[in-house]
Amino acid sequence: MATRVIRRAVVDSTNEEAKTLIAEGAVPWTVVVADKQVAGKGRFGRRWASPRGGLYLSVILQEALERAPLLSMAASLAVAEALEVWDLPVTVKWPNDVQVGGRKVAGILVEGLVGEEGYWVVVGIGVNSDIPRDRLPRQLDMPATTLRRELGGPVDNEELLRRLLAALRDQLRDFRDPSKIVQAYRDRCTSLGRDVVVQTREGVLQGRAVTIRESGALVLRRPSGEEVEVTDGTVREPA
Ligand code: BT5
Repeated sequence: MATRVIRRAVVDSTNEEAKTLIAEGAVPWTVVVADKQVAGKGRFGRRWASPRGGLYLSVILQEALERAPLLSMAASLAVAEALEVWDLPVTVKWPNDVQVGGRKVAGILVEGLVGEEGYWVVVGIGVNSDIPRDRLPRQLDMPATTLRRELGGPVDNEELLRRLLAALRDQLRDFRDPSKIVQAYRDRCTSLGRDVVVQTREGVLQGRAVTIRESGALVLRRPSGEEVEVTDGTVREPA
């Protein structure tokens, strides 16, 4: 399927725009891009600061929601690849962050919905690209950065979008066999091999991050030696 890019100036959230487009009959690989979001969404009802200059997009795909964690990994890898031209220290942090020098530069939010023609997912990607660092909120619960700050100059969002979509298509080429995506993700992931605290919907878990399963779950080895699988959460350094 060809990629079709739909442009918007200001939206609440490109993920919400994408859901409207699905209801209106959009086909897979329709992509909606906005200059600015006024109600950009993170996970667990959190906000995504989306000032002008950032890259905000949602890619519509026809996939089952069980594949959301894999899509999130594939999208993180695609962002990381798209940033490779700049030779920055790019890593991924489970399950949905892309970081430069340990600071969050992009986040992914995959949402699913059931339409008349089956399962749809919206892969939302926000990149702090051409944003001066002082345009991001001061109070974020994780260290953050922008490409403009890291590079010390302007960033061409059109070029970045083109590279990002090409890298995403590339990642999803072998989507039936997730092993390649998961291995590439493990290789880039800073969370593995470290003692972490994971905040989940059910509470806080502490342990050594051992591996990431093909389902996308993070395996934590608890101090007792017991291993537990975490499907979604926020990884933090232990206090
Ligand atoms: C995410 O959530 O990282 C998912 C972000 C997805 C944004 C894209 S933009 C296009 C599409 N349309 C949408 O409405 N959303 C998607 P999470 O892991 O929950 O991280 C959210 C947390 O990151 C917040 O609670 C803040 O602490 C922090 N944060 C908010 N805005 C940020 C920013 N611009 N850069 C870095 N950190 C940020």
